[in-house]
Amino acid sequence: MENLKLNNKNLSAISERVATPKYDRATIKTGIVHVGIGGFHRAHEALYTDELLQDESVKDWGICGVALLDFDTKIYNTLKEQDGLYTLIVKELDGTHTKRVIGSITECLFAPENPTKVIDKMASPEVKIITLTITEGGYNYNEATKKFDFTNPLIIHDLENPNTPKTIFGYITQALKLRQERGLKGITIQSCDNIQGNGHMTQNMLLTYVAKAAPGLVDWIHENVSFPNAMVDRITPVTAAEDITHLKTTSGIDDAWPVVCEPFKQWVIEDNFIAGRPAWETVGAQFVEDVVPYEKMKLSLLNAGHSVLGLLGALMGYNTIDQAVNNPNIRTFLTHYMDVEVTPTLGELEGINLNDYKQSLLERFGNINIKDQIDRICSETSAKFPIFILPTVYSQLKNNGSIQLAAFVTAAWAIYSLGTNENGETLNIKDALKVQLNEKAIEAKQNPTAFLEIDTVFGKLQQNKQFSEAYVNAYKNITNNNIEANLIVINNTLKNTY
Ligand code: CS2
Repeated sequence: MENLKLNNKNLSAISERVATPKYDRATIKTGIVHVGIGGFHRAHEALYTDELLQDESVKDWGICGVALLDFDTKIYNTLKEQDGLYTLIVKELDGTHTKRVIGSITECLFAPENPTKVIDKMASPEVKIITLTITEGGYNYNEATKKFDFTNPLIIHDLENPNTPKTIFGYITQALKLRQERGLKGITIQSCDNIQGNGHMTQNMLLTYVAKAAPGLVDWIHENVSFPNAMVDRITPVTAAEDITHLKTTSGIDDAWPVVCEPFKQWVIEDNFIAGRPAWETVGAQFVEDVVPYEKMKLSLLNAGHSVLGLLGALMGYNTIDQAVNNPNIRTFLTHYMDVEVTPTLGELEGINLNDYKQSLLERFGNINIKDQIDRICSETSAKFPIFILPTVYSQLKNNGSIQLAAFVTAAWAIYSLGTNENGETLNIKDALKVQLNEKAIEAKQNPTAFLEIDTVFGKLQQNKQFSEAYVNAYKNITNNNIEANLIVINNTLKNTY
């Protein structure tokens, strides 16, 4: 089979091999500007939108994908080369692959190359929604101060150079100023990141920035911009070289950056779109009044579960999440964590059976076909921990509930931050705070609480006696023994207690 490069020209030939867009991409208008065209966006919103566009009457919701950072050069160049097309490969539970070419990203822009074009696009009348996947750390929120971080050099740059911004706040502010000047009315800014109240967070951070950068815009934003909260879900590992080769050898498609993901997907969104929205509910999204409980459930069970598996698994020498969760001691520990520490904080969730949800997570984590990388899960833990794990801790402390297991995971993270696993192998740590984490981890060898002094992560928690004692205790136990021996003891103690 001859290999076909993925692009518009070859699309009809490719359609003989895998599913391709049935709609005429050239006739689709751009209604959405999306910032952050990584794997998750392409496995999630872009897929939902592609499914929607299969309905020939839908013409207004093409996506303009924006690569915001220099770091995004590669994905931008790839999508540009491929006319925005890419293959989505769903790794099914039975090991088969369902492949299809996604066409909903109809335009692509590279912000560092041409900031004005991005601002103009966001300010264009046909654009009704700006969606974001800018990662948990991208919201410039400081956990210690609970405020927008004006000391960030990029924010300082944006305040001084409003026409050539570098951060999302600088871009959106300029675009909204233009919309105000042009007399354009509403627009929705929709976060698709894993943050509790992601819409509220976007709104608060943006308004704080705007109050300084363009005070005359604050009232206009209150009247003209909506910020729906949403819960997003689909496990999307980093594409591996084998995925690219496999697609070539099995389907003859030469795609430089396909996306791989699990079969499950979920999107629960607050119906708060000031300028209209795509009918995503026709392709599986759920629109609800209040998404907060769903977000809380997902962040504190799925995402926190990932971090638990990632940190413990990394120390024990595992490379993928399925390896970690398929170790019975880790799996039992995770089950206890979810049952004993998280579940009491969640309350009743209409239409959701929490036991089934937790069971389904164990199955999703255990999917041996998707090989989700522990390196991916542990990357940027300093931004994830305060969102995924600590809210549960605060809630449990308030209600005199158990925090032992979260303290154990925190201690594991402190030891992980030393940079070596229990087999003496070097860990591949990727974190904006890597240097600080490592310094504190080294101090912690003499004085374990030093690690809790990382303000931007632990905020006031470092002063909580109950938590720090449980953490120090766990730290000593792990260093005296090893992770697995401790898991066995903990699991035995908890057996039959609830
Ligand atoms: C993961 C998420 O980044 C992480 O640590 O927990 O990327 C997770 O895979 C997604 O949120 C699943 O929806």
